[in-house]
Amino acid sequence: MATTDEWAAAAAKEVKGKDLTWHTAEGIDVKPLYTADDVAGIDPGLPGFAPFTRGVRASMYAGRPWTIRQYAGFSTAEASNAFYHRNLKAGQKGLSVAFDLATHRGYDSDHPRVTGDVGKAGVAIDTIDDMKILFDGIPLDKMSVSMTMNGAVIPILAFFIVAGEEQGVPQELLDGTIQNDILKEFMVRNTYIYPPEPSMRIISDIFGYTSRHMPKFNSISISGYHMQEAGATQVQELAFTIADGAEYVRYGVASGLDIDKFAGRLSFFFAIGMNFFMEIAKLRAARVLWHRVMTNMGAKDERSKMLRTHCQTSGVSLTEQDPYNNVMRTTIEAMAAMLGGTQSLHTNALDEAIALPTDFSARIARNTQIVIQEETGMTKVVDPLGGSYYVEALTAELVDKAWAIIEKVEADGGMAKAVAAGWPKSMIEEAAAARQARVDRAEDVIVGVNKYRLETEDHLDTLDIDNDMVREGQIARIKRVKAGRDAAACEAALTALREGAAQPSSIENNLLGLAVKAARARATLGEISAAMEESFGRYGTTPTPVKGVYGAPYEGDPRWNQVLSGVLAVERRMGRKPKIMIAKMGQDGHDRGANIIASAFGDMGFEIVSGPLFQTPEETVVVAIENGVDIVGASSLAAGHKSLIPELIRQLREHGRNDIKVIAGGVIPPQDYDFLRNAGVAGIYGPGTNVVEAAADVLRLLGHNMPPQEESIAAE
Ligand code: MLC
Ligand code: 5AD
Repeated sequence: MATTDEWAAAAAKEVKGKDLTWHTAEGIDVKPLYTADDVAGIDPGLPGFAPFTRGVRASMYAGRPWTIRQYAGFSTAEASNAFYHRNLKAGQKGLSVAFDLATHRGYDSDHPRVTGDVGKAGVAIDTIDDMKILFDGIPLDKMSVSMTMNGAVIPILAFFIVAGEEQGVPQELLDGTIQNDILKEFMVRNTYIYPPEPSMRIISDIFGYTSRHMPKFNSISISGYHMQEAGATQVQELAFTIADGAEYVRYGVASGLDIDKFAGRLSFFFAIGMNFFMEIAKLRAARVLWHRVMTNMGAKDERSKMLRTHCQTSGVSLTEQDPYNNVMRTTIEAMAAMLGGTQSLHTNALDEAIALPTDFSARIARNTQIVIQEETGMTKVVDPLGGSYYVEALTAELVDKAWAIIEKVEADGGMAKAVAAGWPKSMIEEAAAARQARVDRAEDVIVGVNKYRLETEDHLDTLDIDNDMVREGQIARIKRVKAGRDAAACEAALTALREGAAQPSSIENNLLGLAVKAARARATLGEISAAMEESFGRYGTTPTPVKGVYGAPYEGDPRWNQVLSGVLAVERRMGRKPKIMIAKMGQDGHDRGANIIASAFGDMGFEIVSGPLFQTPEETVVVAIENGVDIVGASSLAAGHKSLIPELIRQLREHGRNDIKVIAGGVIPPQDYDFLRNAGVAGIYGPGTNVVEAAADVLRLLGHNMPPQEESIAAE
């Protein structure tokens, strides 16, 4: 038998001494070979037993496969309901509702701030009537329903409970999950409504209510998904998610709940990206970490310590270019999720990078899971990678690396304080900027984007939603509901909620309990949200871009230097740095792209004005003019671009400021490019844009004679 030393010598000879260690973004040095030496002292135990490294169930998928749960929602409750019925008939097993951004942020569809958002990124829900239509013909005692809601979580859960009630299903029988994870909203997802403290009260009120009345319902889905989407490394995602979980448990206990009465219904949610073995190890490590944290926090019941999770394949790993490659990417990610032992899974559609799924793309996404479950035999053996030297060693390393961050969070007083201090967010944004630089420099390969790019892309039909029609329909229904209700009873229920929010939490003042009464009385989502807002206020933030991370690896790069000189030339001509405002309009809080552009352009010498989130076009114009910017870059990822950006241009013209150029970036389907150009947009930068080249383009817009990339570098 050969020794590992002999192997090392043989390998070194083959590659002529080249170092084969892979230094990952997590700071893990992955070796080219793992052996029994790497797992000495590691015992992953057995599935169904603590610490659940190998899975939470003894029989795992051999007994019951994971739930095929596709996240979906768009347009009206009727349209989404019909889509759910079609999907369930075709093999989907559980529901997962995507709400539009107006709903997320607690606004009824008739609110002036949300004209561009109604029905766009999810389904519009204003009243209990909408919720009943959404689940029409879907028995809520049999079908488990997940709802991704964090900001307007009180009215949405109240509507769900009352929809069940009016369907004849008592709340005790309701099966499902509410996302209800506000800490990551403040960190990365941005669909909060209230400031952190009252938001945390809402969560413990929901824990209290569901632990008393809804024993089958998962009261939270503690989410790392959005952290990875925002750029977090797997270690960061793991650590901050587990630390968030610990914080929620602490708040629940502080509100007077017995830990074992509610902890068994906490659930988790992770992203599964393209680093295949890292993702498998991450899910295994997550279970080990949660078991450790909950043991330390005094949980006794094994179910309290058992991490059950949903997973979604990574949206950000998918590309607009050559989109059929996304089918392969999603398949690989789905396999990592199942080999990691997920309980439930969403597989993304191939058109993810530019639009919501069509029936066609949704079918392929769903069938990806069905094929794995029903054709491959992969479900027949529990944790088939258990005992793999690499996977076990990587699992242990992820546990240690994440634990170090968790200890830092705990030393800072827990995740709520860390989030308020802002360092987890900055850490994630630095990782995002570093990743973008690696992609732009083609060090991290993305097939069809920075390597093997097609000369011409085929047209792909995508879903388009007639937002005005949805909005008009919603407004009509709100009017009908308001006209048909007992106004005095509704007002009394809202007053009770208003007063409950002003008092400290108690069983009588439980916000969900009070909102259920308001929902029965036909109060709208906006009214229920506003009743709490009176005491809690509304929270807002302005991004602060990180510095130096994007630019660092470009030091000495000829094209980079050319862009820096371009910026300096413009600066000399104007007598000041060129100024660009990065604007986020509407209720779209996806700020990864905006933050990366702000950081990278800042590193290239532009002066950056970061607009606050959730602005109207009017507000954006005021900020742009007051700050004397040359360019407004509107970042749009939630399909509001066709209404918000033309409105922005119209208002700039009205102020006589046609000189301020408007560019657009984000999730914009190519078929909308002409529309935007005709509206006056000077440049459009979709997914897969190289940021340095985008800056070169902006310099051209500012009148600088910037040579194209290849030509200029060749001439060096
Ligand atoms: C499971 N069961 C078994 C078994 N496996 N019983 C016997 N033998 C086995 N092998 C039992 C379970 O104990 C449970 O019963 C029941 O079967 C269902 O299984 P589950 O494992 O609990 O699955 P599920 O019901 O699907 O729940 C999964 C979950 C849940 C716990 C992770 O929280 C969930 O569905 N989450 C989905 C979250 C989601 O869709 N999020 C979308 C986010 S999109 P019992 O009685 O024990 O309950 C997003 C994007 C964005 O956020 O930003 O907008
Ligand atoms: N329908 C389907 N998928 C959606 N996503 C977001 N909104 C919807 C929707 N309405 C998916 C995308 C995104 C992730 C957050 O969820 O994949 O990456």
